Amino acid sequence: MTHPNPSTALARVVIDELAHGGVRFMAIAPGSRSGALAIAAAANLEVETRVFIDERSASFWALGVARASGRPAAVIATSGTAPANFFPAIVEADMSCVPLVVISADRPAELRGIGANQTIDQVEMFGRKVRAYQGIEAPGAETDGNSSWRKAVREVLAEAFGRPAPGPVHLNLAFREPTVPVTYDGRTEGAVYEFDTPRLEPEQIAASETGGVGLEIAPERGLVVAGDGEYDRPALAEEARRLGWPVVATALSGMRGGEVISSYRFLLDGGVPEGLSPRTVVAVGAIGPDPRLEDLVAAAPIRIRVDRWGRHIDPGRNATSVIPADPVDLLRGVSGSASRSWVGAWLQADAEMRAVVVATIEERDRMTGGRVAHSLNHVEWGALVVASSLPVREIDAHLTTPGQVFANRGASGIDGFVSTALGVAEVIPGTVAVAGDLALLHDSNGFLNDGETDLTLVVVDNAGGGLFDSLPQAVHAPQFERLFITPPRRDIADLLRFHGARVVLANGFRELVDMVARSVGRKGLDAVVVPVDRGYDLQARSMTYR
Ligand SMILES: Cc1ncc(C[n+]2csc(CCOP(=O)(O)OP(=O)(O)O)c2C)c(N)n1
Repeated sequence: MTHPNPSTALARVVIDELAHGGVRFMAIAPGSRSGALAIAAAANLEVETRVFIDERSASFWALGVARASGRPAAVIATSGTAPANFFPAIVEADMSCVPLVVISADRPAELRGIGANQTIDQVEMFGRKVRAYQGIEAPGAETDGNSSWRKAVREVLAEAFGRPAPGPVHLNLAFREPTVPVTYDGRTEGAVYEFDTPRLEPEQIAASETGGVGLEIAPERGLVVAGDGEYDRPALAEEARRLGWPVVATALSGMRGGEVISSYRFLLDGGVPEGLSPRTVVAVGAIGPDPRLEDLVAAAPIRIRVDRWGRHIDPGRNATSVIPADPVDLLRGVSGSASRSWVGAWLQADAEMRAVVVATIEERDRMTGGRVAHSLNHVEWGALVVASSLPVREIDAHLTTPGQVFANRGASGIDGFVSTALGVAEVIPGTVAVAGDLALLHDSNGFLNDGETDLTLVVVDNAGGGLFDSLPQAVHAPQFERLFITPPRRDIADLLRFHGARVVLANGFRELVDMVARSVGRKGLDAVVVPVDRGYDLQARSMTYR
């Protein structure tokens, strides 16, 4: 099949090769230079597209899709400042190892560096934050580019899927006009691209396996802290059970609801309780956001950090070993088991503490962020997406039921939240997102897209950044409210209605549970706004967040 012009050929080949390599979802932001890519993506039957006004939102949506599906997702934008808006999502994808393919359209070489409109230097513009970069020059009609274009796409995709860690990759593609599928666009006369553009023979991307771990670990008083990362959750739980080791599970591990320890924020507040001091801690992946878990690691004489993606995670700089390996393999290498009373003591302490925490929460007569988090134990949901700041901490403190939990905690930004949640909801039915009012406002542009959205959004509206109430600025900063809390003074419900949400206000716990239960899995965008008094909420967080 020939193509009406070279730009259309390049765009079709790139989109086809991405689809061939497993990319199913593409976010598109409008632009002329990227027009051929948008048209090719929308026409490709293997690809689902969603169009966003704002490139930052588009890239966070693709990030959410990729995070929830474990497969690369792509985002496409025109030249100039447009792709610069990808940068926050790239930073997050880099740090949390999400396979994100960012695609920028560029001007051809002859238009660069001479002051041509909307032209910036896009070559390797994301520097070392992407795993791989490939630039493709604007093709002419006379040379067959098919195999070199397909190889370039394959190379970046291999790095997006890459071992040891997936991550973001950048394709910068230059196009000459016409960028619509005609030979003459009314402005520029092109030439028909006469070459066929078949797929090449498939090549396997070899996944290198992690080798043996080779560390001697004694089973007595061992403990696993399960964090965010790549590992087989049931297999890890099984190995811990065999060893008689407690599993301290962060909400982001997705292991809540099993026989795990979850009340550490309260249990460890005054240090590690008598009788619960571990000898060996194996910390799996990223174990935030609660720094008390770092204190738990620090309390053990043997401190092992393990991450399948090979991330060097050791914020306390106290690890006795940092191992790039499969955590399950590491545990399999430990023989024997701890005495049964060891895990029993941890489970009992956790159960007692949890009972106290739940009773305290349920006795309150006003809403708090903690009660919002606790309400999600009373509702069935498909996935939770939680915003940085207090929501991720409250969910970590109060979630006790099973399910996948997502958060952009690689770089802990409050940006891109709405779009990330929409991306997760694209992949997982019954997604519930929990945000503070500022995180919502930061990315309300994410609602400006052309897709159907089935999402329940819970907004903890405490009129600004409540986290700062727990930080030293609250005591020491002049103009604290203005400079740190940044009260938005906007009606959140109005904003959400403007974006087509069905909005309800929840002032009580039962009301909130009922409203969320009613909206989960329902078509469309449902929003439950929970007004929370900052002062009361701060008091309720009787142990401060660090
Ligand atoms: C992109 C970005 N900008 C600024 C910050 C710093 N920051 C951390 S928490 C926070 C306040 C968030 O407020 P809100 O979303 O309402 O949540 P709350 O603190 O009330 O839970 C800010 C501005 C950040 N993490 N990311």
